[in-house]
Amino acid sequence: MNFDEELKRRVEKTEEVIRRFLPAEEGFSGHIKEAMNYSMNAGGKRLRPILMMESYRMFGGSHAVVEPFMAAIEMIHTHSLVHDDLPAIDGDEYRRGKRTTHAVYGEAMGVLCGDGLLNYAYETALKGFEYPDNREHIMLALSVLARKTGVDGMLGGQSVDVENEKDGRIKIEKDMLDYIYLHKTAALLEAPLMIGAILAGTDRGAITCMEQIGRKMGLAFQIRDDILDVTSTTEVLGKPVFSDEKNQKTTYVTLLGVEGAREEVHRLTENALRLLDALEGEKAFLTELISHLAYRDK
Ligand code: GRG
Repeated sequence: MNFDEELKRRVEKTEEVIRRFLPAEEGFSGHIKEAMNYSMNAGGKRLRPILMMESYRMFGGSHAVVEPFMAAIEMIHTHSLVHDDLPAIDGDEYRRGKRTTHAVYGEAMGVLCGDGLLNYAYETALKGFEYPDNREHIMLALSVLARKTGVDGMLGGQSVDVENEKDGRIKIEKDMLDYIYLHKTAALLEAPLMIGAILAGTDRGAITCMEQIGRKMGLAFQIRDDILDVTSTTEVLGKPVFSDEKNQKTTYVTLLGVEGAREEVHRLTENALRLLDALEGEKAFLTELISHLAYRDK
């Protein structure tokens, strides 16, 4: 398999799917819709919808019912980045080599655009009900999407992370850092792997296994992010480097050093691959993708 070509093909397919679900920039609220589309069209790896599609196909899914969910998870991911970049949180002006949404549209519109994307994600996922044969699967998929995004998922992790700053009220130990990473990052990688499996109608055991794979892969993904923050450049990452140091954040690099953090990424990735190996289905691309992410350079 030529991994780079296969990845490019999937990114193009995902962007075509996403485009079909974006709001038309019309009416008095045309400006916020323009900001939503600006952030959605700013690039990015499209990792979460690709994971969903791979999981769906791996368990034998072949219908368009997965498509509104693919667009929805990318909207939720984009919403989280738009809000993360706001002056009240990280105050970043650049992401993916482009100006952040609040930098272009102003802070108030940045807040509203993030809210708009989060709500539009559910409006979009609900379009799954246009496929009436899948009602039970769609309801379960929606509940996973909501739970993994909310206060016991991504939002919960982010809220503790906000306190993990120079003026933070708490001292971060490893168990709390793991809570942050498993929620703010891994939860949104667990969700697409689980939703793909759910929509394909697979059994509970396989869904739990996909959740575990997402958990290990997600933790490795965030630790790799910590490593890149101190080893990469702004040009390669498309966003500022040394931002954790600037914000005096505890990370895996501050706890274990770069080498220790690398070893942890390797260990978690091997665990994720072992779990995937035990499952049936076409998983060659997913296997390569998990390794690729663990050793990515941006
Ligand atoms: C759910 C209501 C609600 C709020 C969300 C702001 C926020 C709360 C969460 C932010 C969580 C966050 C920024 C996590 C970081 C995860 C991470 C490493 C993101 C980068 O993902 P990539 O590398 O990004 O896939 P691209 O740019 O490729 O899409």
